[in-house]
Amino acid sequence: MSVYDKIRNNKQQKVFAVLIDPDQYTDLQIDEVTRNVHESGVDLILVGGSLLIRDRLDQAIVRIRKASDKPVVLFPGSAMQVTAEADAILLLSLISGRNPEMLIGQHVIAAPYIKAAGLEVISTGYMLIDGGRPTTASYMSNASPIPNDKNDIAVCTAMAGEMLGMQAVYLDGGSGARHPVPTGMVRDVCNNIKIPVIAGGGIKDPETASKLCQAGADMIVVGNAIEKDHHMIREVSAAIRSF
Ligand code: 1GP
Repeated sequence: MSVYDKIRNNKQQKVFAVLIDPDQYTDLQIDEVTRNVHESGVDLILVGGSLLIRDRLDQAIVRIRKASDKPVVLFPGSAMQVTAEADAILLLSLISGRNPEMLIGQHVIAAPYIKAAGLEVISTGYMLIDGGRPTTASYMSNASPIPNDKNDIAVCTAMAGEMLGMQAVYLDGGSGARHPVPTGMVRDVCNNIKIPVIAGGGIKDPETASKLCQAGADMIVVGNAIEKDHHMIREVSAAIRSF
């Protein structure tokens, strides 16, 4: 089954993904975190970040693969984050912003490398939503996030992404967001498009994951919180599994 089929098949089951930012971990921590998330019933492991300052993406994925057989999906902050070690790539176009580099520029640079790597490509409309404070993603993308009470802007943006042929939209408060994406916004977006909706940023507890699933999100992404509390990850996983 392709990674996209897994995400799309949410009628049977929601998808739980964790984000491992290689910059945040030593090699031994990557082994430990991967073992923990694997045992917690995660479906996908995303790897990447808005800014990677250590050149060890390949090495990190090789280590992750030794500790888990879950699919590894690139979550790239730039064209430099492409490697054949992964299974798939969320090809993110920042449709909430108006920065041409993030909409298409980086993609032009990365396209031949993605093709040569033979990665499964999942064209994803990436929408940054104001999470209550500036994040690395909002700063690096040089684009304003959508205000978190402007559901109509989020809905129209997601609809445009779907009409342009994107395979999924990702509503992200940014890593370390103070507030997760509002459930009402996720609900409104889900009611207006048919492609899968991914929600992430600032999710730290099972209740939030549960509410986002209830609102219609097909896939939940947890990053920062995975290293802090392994029990909590199991609880988040169980909450997502209950749908
Ligand atoms: C960031 O959505 C991901 O792009 C994960 O965010 O690190 O806040 O969980 P957190």
